[in-house]
Amino acid sequence: MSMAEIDERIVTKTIVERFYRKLLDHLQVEVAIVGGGPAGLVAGHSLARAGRKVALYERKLSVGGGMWGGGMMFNEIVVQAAAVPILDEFGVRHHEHEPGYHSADSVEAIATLVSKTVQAGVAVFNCMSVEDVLMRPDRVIGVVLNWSAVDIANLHVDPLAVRASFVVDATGHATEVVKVVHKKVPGKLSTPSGGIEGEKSMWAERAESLTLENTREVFPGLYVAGMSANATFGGPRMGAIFGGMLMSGKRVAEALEARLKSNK
Ligand code: 48F
Repeated sequence: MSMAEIDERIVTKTIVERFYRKLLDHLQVEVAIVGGGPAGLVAGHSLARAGRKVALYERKLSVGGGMWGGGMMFNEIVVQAAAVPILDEFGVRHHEHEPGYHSADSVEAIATLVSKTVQAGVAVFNCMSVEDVLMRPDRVIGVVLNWSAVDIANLHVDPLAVRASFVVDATGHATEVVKVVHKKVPGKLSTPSGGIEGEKSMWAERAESLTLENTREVFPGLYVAGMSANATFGGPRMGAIFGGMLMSGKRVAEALEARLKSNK
């Protein structure tokens, strides 16, 4: 049936009702991912494909984190051979520029990761910031959310909360969730010092392998992935090579899938 005239009230009602359904459907999730950069997106995609209920929160209007800008706004990324299967899985085109150094258009890469992740079933909430966690004596059990605009406008508005079996800090260099847990949740992080070790200067080779080693549970109920893993455990940064971010997303998804299966 064709519409006689577009009714703005129905446009409004549709958006409000559809959004609230999405929000209400995700008050309890298996995995809450904080940060929509490459690591968080790949993690969400893998978990959703495995049938898990996943929500991803991104502070900014656009999901994608630091991948859009390639290196210094030259919008190409480099990915080492080990991570090429992940580009292939998503259908991102790539080109071997020098032996072992594959490049992809950064806009195509991130747009494709975002699109496939949403289509896999991850509920993406952009413009929302995780400002705290839900805690119980033994673990983190969810995230505390607010509109990013509240923070930007410095308004005094109380947040809302979502329960999650597991939380992933994929906030990149900022390690925002780990910071809040370290500061406000009693107990120690599973780092050598019990605190945040802090990111070290650039060393691509070492950073890429350490990113994978550091992708793990840092506090009961809280995992770190991507650059956040290195910054938490004291690894170096890697610059505009993105294979480690993609592989870290896969690794955290595998670890979480094992935990969710074992129900512990
Ligand atoms: O920074 P980001 O892309 O993290 P990543 O997936 O990848 C790192 C690379 O981009 C690059 C690198 C290696 O190549 O070093 O930096 O580890 O994405 C992190 C996202 O988290 C969002 C932030 O806006 C960004 O899009 N974010 C940060 N804090 C919060 C947040 C928060 N508290 N709540 C919601 N989103």
